[in-house]
Amino acid sequence: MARLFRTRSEKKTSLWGRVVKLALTDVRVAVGGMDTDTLETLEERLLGADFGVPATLRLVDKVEELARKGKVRGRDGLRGALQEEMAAILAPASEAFLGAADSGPTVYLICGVNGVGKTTSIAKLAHRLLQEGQSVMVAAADTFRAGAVEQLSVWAERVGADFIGGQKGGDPAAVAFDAIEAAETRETDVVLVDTAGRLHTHKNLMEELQKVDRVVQKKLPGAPHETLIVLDATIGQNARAQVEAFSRFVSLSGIILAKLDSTARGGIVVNLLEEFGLPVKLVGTGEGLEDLEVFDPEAFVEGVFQDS
Ligand SMILES: Nc1nc2c(ncn2[C@@H]2O[C@H](COP(=O)(O)OP(=O)(O)O)[C@@H](O)[C@H]2O)c(=O)[nH]1
Ligand SMILES: [Mg+2]
Repeated sequence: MARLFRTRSEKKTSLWGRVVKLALTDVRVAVGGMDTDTLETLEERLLGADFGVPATLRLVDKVEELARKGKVRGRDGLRGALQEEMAAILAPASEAFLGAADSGPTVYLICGVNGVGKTTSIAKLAHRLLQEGQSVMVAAADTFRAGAVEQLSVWAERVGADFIGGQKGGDPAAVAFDAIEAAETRETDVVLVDTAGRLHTHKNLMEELQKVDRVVQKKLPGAPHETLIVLDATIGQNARAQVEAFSRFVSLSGIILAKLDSTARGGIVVNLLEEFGLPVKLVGTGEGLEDLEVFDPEAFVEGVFQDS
C-alpha cells in the first residue's frame, strides 16, 4: 500500500515542546530517581502513570532480571535498561504511517465512542492533508447524534474540505457510499468518514458501523485504507474495553490518541502498544486545528528519559 505520510520523513515534531511537560509528568516521575532500592516501587509508579499491567510487568521483569544477574548497576544502568525495553515496546509504532490507495481515493474510517474527539481529529487531519496539497472530503456518517452533521460541516468549511452529509437519522452507510462516489467523480485524494459516537455497549450502532465498513469495502476494493479508533488519553484503563469492543466489529489499523495535552499519564501510549500491538499513529494535543501530531516513538522515549 502506498503511504500518505510517515513519521520518518518528518523533522522532529513540536509535540514534545508543548506536551512533554504535562503528558509525561507522571511517567518521568515513575522512571526518575530509580535505583535498586526503589525498584520495588517501580511497578506501582508505572501503573500509576497508565502503563497498564502487561507493559508494567514486562518492564519491571526485564529490569529486575538484569539487576539480579548483575548486568546493570546503579541509577544510570537501570534507567538505560528501562529505556531500552520501553523503546522495544514502542518499536512497532516507528514504522507507522498512514496508508494510501495506489489509485483512486484513499478512505479512512474514523470510529470511537462519543466525546473522545473524533470530529475534531477529522477536522485537524483534513486541515493537515490540505496543507500538504491533498484534496479532502469529509463524510458525516454520524447521523445518530443531533448536531453532529452540522458540526462537521462547519469544520469542513473552515478548513476548506469538501463535505458530504446525510439526514439526521439517515443511513450512515449510504453517506459513506455517496462520499466515495463523489470523491471518485471529483478525483478527491482523501475521504475521511466520521461515524456516530457509539457507546460500545450499544450493539445496534456497532452493527451499523460494521455495515458502513462493509459498504465502503464493497464500493471501493482496498478501502478503508485505515480504520482508526480515536481514544481519549485521559480514560486510562477504559481504553482497553473500547479497543476490544470495536475490534469485534471492525478491523482496526491504528489509534488517534486525542487529548494527550489533558493527561499527565502518557504511559497509556506504551500500554496500547504492548496490549494490542496497535500503533498510535497520531496524537491530539489541543482543541485547535494545528494540534495534531504524528506520533514519534523515539521522541517519546527521549522525552521520558531526558535529564530527570
Ligand atoms: N484538550 C483537547 N481537547 C480535545 C482534543 N480533541 C478533541 N477535544 C475536545 O473534545 C470534545 C469532544 O470532541 P468531538 O470531536 O466533538 O468528539 P466526538 O464526539 O468523538 O466527535 C470537544 O470539546 C473538543 O474540542 C485534544 O486533542 N485536546
Ligand atoms: Mg463527533
